[in-house]
Formats: sequence, structure tokens, C-alpha cells
Amino acid sequence: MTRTSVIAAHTRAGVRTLTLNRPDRLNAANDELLLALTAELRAADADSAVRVVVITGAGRGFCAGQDLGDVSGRGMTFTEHLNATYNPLIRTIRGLGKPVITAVNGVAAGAGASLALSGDIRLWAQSASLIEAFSNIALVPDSGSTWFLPRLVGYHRAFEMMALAERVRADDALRLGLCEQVYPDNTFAQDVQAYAERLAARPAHALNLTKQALNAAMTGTLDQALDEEARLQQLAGDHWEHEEGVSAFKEKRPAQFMRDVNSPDH
Ligand code: T3D
Repeated sequence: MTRTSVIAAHTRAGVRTLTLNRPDRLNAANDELLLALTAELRAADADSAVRVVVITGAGRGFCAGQDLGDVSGRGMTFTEHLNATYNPLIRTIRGLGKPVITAVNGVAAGAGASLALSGDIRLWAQSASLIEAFSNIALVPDSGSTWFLPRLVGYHRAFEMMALAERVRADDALRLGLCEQVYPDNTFAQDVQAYAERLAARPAHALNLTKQALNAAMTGTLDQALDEEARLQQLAGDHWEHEEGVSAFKEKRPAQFMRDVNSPDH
């Protein structure tokens, strides 16, 4: 376990869990937290023992967005601040070569809502909720909310959520496609770890390429997607994971995609 003052981190069974650790502020984000989280994510990306990253929150909140006690006198414009903190964080998550699970244990508000939406997989506790809280303080949704939300719920519902800043609870979030699973509060951490380990057993190289393909397709044309699929499929097909998957199928056994990271063909 490593611990800065604002992020607690541990690795178990290939799953790196990064816990936002300002529970008395519902894990509201100050600069230290944003920069530390981004650095932890980059380190996890470079660590071949890590196959899946989980971002979650300590205490009863996931992340209450920008720490509103930390905005005055910071010597930066809003634009400079977003470009220095939130935007590199969201880009790092979306560009990470490994699946990122946002494990939303409690309220996610403002940029915390954007963070909750930014994962490749979004798992929620039953008592979790999401608030596009920006308009409560007369700000514009940022940290990717304007990109993620309309793609999930359409323009009109996204606008309504942003304009009224009403709380979306877990059952509605599941129905709206804001999360993939909802788990009971009292087993949430174990359920997240079990899900993450299931993901960690999948072919890591193929999932990395899949993430790249989907990210490119989200902003491209069908023609571009077909070209990108053809390019990435060659990289997947040339990799040992593909050989292992096909051999396992023929031999009627489960594929073994988790190899010793020190093996020469890893
Ligand atoms: O570059 C830039 O700065 C622009 C970027 C902007 C990005 C943004 O995220 S803007 C949006 C900022 N976030 C918010 O406006 C949300 C503010 N918080 C709330 O609306 C509510 O706290 C919640 C709906 C999230 C939760 O409500 P509730 O009733 O469950 O909890 P609470 O009592 O309001 O909060 C508990 C404590 O956390 C409380 O402290 P206290 O009174 O016990 O000492 C509260 O002040 C603190 N807290 C909650 N959110 C924040 C916060 N402290 C600082 N900043 C916060 N964002």
C-alpha cells in the first residue's frame, strides 16, 4: 500500500485501486489530489503487473468536484486551471492502455460526475448518485461532461441534467446507461474487486487495442472505423494472446491470458 495524503493506493491480483482520500470533503478535488491521481494513473500504466485500474472514493462520497474552498487566490484563470489539472487527468484515463473502472461509492458531483463517467466501466454502489452540479454555482460542465453525457443520454436529457442539477440515483443511472452494474453498499468493495479480477483475466493487449478502436470510433466516420479496425486487428492477430485464444478453443480449455510478466514473450 502506498499513500500520499490525498490518494491511497494498493495492488491486488493485478488490480490497482486508487482511492480519493479526502472523506471529510466528500473527496472534493484540490490540485494536490488531481495531480497525484494523474501521476498514479501514469505509474499504473507503466507497471506491467497492473492489468486493471480502479478509481474510488474514501468515506461516503466518490468526489464532490472542485474543492470550492480552494479556488480563490490560486493565481490561475479557469482555463489555465482546467488545462493544468482536470484535462490531463481525463485525457490520461481515456488514453490509458488498461481498463479503468470508476467505482462510484457515493455522491459524484460537478467534475466528480465527469470523473465518474470517464471510466471504461462504471460500477455504482446502491446509494451512489450523480449531480451535474456546475449550474448551481453558475459554471459550465467541464472535465468531459459535455462530451460523455450527451453520448450516453442524448442532448436533451443531458441539457436537463445540467440545467436543473438534480440528483440521479443508482437505479435511474443504470436505466440511463450511466453505469454498467449496481451493487449493494455493504459488499461494494468486494464486488468491485471481483469484477476487476474478471476483467484482469481477459487478454490485456486485445483490450488495450479495443479501447483505442472505440475511442477513435467515437469521433470518427464509419470509413475511418473500418480502417482503424483493420490496422489494429493486425496488431492483435500477431500477438501471443490470439494464438493462446485459438489454441484454447481447439483444445476445449479456458484460455490463459495472464502470463508471468517476466516471461520473454509477455
Ligand atoms: O477550474 C475550476 O475550478 C473549474 C472547475 C470546476 C469543476 C467543478 O467541479 S464545479 C462544481 C463543484 N462542486 C459542487 O458544486 C458540489 C458542492 N457540493 C454539494 O453540492 C454537496 O456537498 C453534495 C450534493 C455533493 C453532497 O451533499 P451532502 O448534503 O451529502 O453533503 P454536505 O453536507 O454538503 O458536504 C459534506 C462536507 O463536504 C461539508 O463540509 P462540512 O460542512 O461538514 O465541514 C461540505 O462543505 C463539504 N463539501 C462538499 N462538497 C464540497 C465540499 N467542500 C469543498 N468543496 C466541495 N465541492
